Amino acid sequence: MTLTPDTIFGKIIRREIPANIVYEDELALAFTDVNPQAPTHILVIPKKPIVNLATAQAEDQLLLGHLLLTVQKVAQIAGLEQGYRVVMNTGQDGGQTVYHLHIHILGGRSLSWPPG
Ligand code: DGP
Repeated sequence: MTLTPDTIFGKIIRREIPANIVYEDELALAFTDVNPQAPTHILVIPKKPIVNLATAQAEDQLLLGHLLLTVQKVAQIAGLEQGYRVVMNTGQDGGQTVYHLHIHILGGRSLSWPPG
């Protein structure tokens, strides 16, 4: 069995370090990003420690769908009626720094495209 390494997000899930949690259910947690790149910058993560999208398994299908609908719910809670961007940095070239799957929700300003 491959053990998933613990990360800072595991510590947030276990309440070992503080976070500004904006939503939680049995499968997911959402909290504000410590280094916000937009007026609203929230991370949605599964409680299950999946490394990233590239390593997700077929058995994670329902969980991944749940995370996207959690993004929708959190965006509504955050009042992002004007729209928002959803980002999943995946692996080294994707700019991933925390190896626990997470979805960035960015909003509260007009976002440019393409990203750097
Ligand atoms: P990524 O580059 O996609 O792996 O983004 C990781 C994000 O996690 C980054 O935007 C900063 C955020 N982050 C890192 N450590 C912490 C932390 O301890 N608390 C919170 N709230 N966010 C963190």
